[in-house]
Amino acid sequence: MLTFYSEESRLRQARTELHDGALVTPFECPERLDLVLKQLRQSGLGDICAPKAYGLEPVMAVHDADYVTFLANCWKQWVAAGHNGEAIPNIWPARTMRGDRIPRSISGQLGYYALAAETSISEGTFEAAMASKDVALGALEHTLKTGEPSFGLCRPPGHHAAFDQFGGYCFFNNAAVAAQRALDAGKRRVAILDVDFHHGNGTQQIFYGRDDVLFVSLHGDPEVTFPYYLGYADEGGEGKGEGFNFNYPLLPGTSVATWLATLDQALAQIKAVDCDCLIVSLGVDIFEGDPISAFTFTSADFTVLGERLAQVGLPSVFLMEGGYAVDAIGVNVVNVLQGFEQAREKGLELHLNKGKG
Ligand code: OKP
Ligand code: ZN
Repeated sequence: MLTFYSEESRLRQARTELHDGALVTPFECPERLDLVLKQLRQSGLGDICAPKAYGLEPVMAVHDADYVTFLANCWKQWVAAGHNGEAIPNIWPARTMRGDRIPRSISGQLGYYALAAETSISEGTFEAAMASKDVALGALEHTLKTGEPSFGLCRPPGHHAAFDQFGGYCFFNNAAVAAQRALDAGKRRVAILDVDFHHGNGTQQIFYGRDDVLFVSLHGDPEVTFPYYLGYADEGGEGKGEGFNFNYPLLPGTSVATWLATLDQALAQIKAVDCDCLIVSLGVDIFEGDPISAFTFTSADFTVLGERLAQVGLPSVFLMEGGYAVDAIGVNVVNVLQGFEQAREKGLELHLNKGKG
């Protein structure tokens, strides 16, 4: 399986995350890339290549143009305004205020375009976000061309980024950018399966009114887990999109057996809808040792996850979402991809033998 990866993903080197009431070194850090790359190289899974630059057009196909302009200019404007630290919002158009004004001040704009406060904007953040969506698009292009699966080692992640909002470590929604690209290349419907511990609120929001992207997510129950305000089981899509959104919230501490049984339901939903390809928002923060999450996967369980995903039988693109700096994230990612490859090869073999017999 080919991996796509960009050195430019390292350009985001934020120093501050608002966590538990303190500014800490961000959990979403460049070292995550090293941990995954090291295991990928040792695994012999396949080559690692750099994507080409796809520019802004595929981003604009799912994000607001003014939001993209804001991200492109934010750091410069923040510095020009004389601020010392990194750009962090501290006020929003909350429910009791006006939501229809985009203030001129960069501080006002930050709150308008943010959905959470943990994620700072720093020098190089926009450039890294550009690289990350290029990684997703490179992986998608390879899979569309060959039918072979691919892995996009995206960083920063994307699934919390909405049409015109950043947050939860995400700026551009890599999975949404890739899904839209697949449609624009002639695919009729794309399935996005999000297995990250956190609900992919951004992906859901972008496609909520549409029937050409099926969004299915297993995640920590938003009653008690970030992002709190989206990801409930009764969110089924709206208008044309009704029946094309499925949320499976699970309580913190949920056993792997329950998680996998829920996955089987999710996969049945995907198989019940006619889709041309599968994009997996691959967060490995469902690992028992993840520092900010609360599911209970062991490294071996990730192999099982990969095997089950192969049963869907669609051309598949894996895109990195969460999974934080513990050594095991490399092994966990590789286990999913190898489990997928092995099950897929076995499936192909069976298929061939059936043809012969
Ligand atoms: C990004 B991705 C934990 C609070 C959660 C933000 C989490 C962003 C997760 N104390 N803060 O989905 O892995
Ligand atoms: Zn996550």
